[in-house]
Amino acid sequence: MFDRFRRLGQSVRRTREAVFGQVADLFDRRQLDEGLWDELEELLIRADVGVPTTEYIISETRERVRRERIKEGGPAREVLKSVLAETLQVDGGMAGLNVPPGQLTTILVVGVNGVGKTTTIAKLANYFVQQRRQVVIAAADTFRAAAIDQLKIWGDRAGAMVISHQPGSDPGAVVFDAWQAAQARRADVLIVDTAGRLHTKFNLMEELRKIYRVLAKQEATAPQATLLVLDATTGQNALSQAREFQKSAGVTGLVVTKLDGTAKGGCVFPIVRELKLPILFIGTGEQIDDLEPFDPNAFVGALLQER
Ligand SMILES: Nc1nc2c(ncn2[C@@H]2O[C@H](COP(=O)(O)OP(=O)(O)O)[C@@H](O)[C@H]2O)c(=O)[nH]1
Ligand SMILES: [Mg+2]
Repeated sequence: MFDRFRRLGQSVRRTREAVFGQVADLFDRRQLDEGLWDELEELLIRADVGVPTTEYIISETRERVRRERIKEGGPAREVLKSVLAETLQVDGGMAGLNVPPGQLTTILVVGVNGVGKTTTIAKLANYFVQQRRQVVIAAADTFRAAAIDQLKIWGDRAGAMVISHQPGSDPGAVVFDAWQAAQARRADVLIVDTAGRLHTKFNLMEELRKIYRVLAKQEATAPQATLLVLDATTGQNALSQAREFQKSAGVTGLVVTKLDGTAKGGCVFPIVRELKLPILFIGTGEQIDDLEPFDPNAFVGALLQER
């Protein structure tokens, strides 16, 4: 537990050092005057929280501070922490993803090229194998030969079976075979990798729709989850990518990667608030166990950690 907290703290270090540390300090050194709220606004915008969400967070915090007749920095900072954590909460959302044993759960993983889909799939496979789940991976990003090889290596390392075809082959056929293999092995989880770039955005969404059809033909409720992977280093751009995918891909949850490599970790606030989709996991590094179930309170605690 302590170790996980330390790792979370480490992974948001750059975001904390760039901005949120100053947010925490702001409440140490002064009165709750207009200047403090202005400075807070400036800091949150600098942290990639974006204007609408920054305004929401500040007005909500000020309102509660007023209502509770808070006059001191310490308690006001606690109010801010609650507002930040609540902004990251979505009804029905919970940390991680629960996969019951003994029945097949299919997880489709989508997102643009380079955000960390394949790496995240390897991490997820490892995460579920550690929970003694039998995992099959479908290498349905057939667009890039390297993606297939990468997945085979990662799959081996995680202890998951990887089903792949030749580069350039039909992703629907890969998914079909992987489904059959998962059934034959009585697997608990089937994770489907997908291409992040085709010749056009239309082709990409068409291909995803085709994968959905192949899965739905096997089982009406499949896939049980569609995870959109977003790269935190792209900051506010991640939000526009997410809007695109949400329109056509029926996303049920988010994975935010590369938090360790960026000071733009504040982008998670507008992403959750505007998309109303829960973050299930965060990526905190390039190794196979650098994946953490996302806990809003722990995350905000790590951002505003006292130093
Ligand atoms: N630092 C860091 N790098 C990551 C993380 N997740 C993925 N990457 C790196 O991002 C790059 C692209 O990852 P990849 O899984 O191939 O992306 P894909 O194109 O979406 O499948 C690789 O160099 C990964 O090592 C993360 O959480 N932290
Ligand atoms: Mg990939």
